[in-house]
Amino acid sequence: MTHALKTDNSDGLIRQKALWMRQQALKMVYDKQLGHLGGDFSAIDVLATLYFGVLRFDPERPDWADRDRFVMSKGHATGALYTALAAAGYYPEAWLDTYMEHHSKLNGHPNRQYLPGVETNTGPLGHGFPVALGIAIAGQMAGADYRTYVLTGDGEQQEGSNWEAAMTAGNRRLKNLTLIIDRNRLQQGAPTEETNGLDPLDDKYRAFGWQVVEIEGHDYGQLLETLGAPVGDRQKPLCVIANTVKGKGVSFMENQAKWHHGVPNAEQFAQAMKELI
Ligand SMILES: Cc1ncc(C[n+]2csc(CCOP(=O)(O)OP(=O)(O)O)c2C)c(N)n1
Ligand SMILES: [Mg+2]
Repeated sequence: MTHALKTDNSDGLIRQKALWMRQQALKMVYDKQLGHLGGDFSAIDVLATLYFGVLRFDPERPDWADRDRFVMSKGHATGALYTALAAAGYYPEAWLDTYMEHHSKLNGHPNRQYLPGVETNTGPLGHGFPVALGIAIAGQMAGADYRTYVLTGDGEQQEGSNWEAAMTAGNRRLKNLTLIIDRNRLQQGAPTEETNGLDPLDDKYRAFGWQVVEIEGHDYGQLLETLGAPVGDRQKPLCVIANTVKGKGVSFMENQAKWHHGVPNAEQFAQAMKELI
């Protein structure tokens, strides 16, 4: 089965998948008492939109040469990635129950040797974007029509390797490359702007030769329109600054730095599940 694309009911489908992903990520992290729910929840609407409204892929052929590529550069957000790949049909949903167990294919960070659908191993911040750049350059050189999407955290943007990738993409006019920045304004223990400020992030990317669009990162209409837009006449790589809320969907996790890698107790788990409807 080849998944493609925006249909009339895609908004409803994306919403339904995103809800399921949030519920499953919460269960995984609660069961194993390990994970990064804050960053999972800020990214899940982006991933649900990509896998159920934008990307061209076939879960039965993970190495299909013409597939669009998605690189999860913020590799700590495995609750978002693993649930998206299960929902997309790359492996059985039951695999999610093995998250973080010994010999599981679902490690704390994604490993492409074990898990179909993972384009490259990530976890060390600042690593995925340069790899996505290479994938996009290869596509450009081969004259292939696949598109490459990469999602980084905003704290992750403080890593210098991103800026080397940004400069090269701009110079090469890599119109087949879309960078999405999960702009939740929090990193591990503090706001980004109090740590190593990024603003004005849009001007920085424009100066590096990118087209920049800023959107509401939990609005499926805006996500679909921006990420699904055909490359068309665009002459530059596209940077999408997705304004998000860390912990989105669970009231007591939203915008709280401690929920970067906080894990719920039984009472919090029950409360969070009640809110995810
Ligand atoms: C090179 C590197 N340094 C430190 C870490 C530990 N670490 C994991 S997540 C994180 C914060 C990331 O913040 P951000 O990119 O904003 O992610 P999000 O808010 O989306 O979770 C840190 C410091 C890491 N994975 N890699
Ligand atoms: Mg962040």
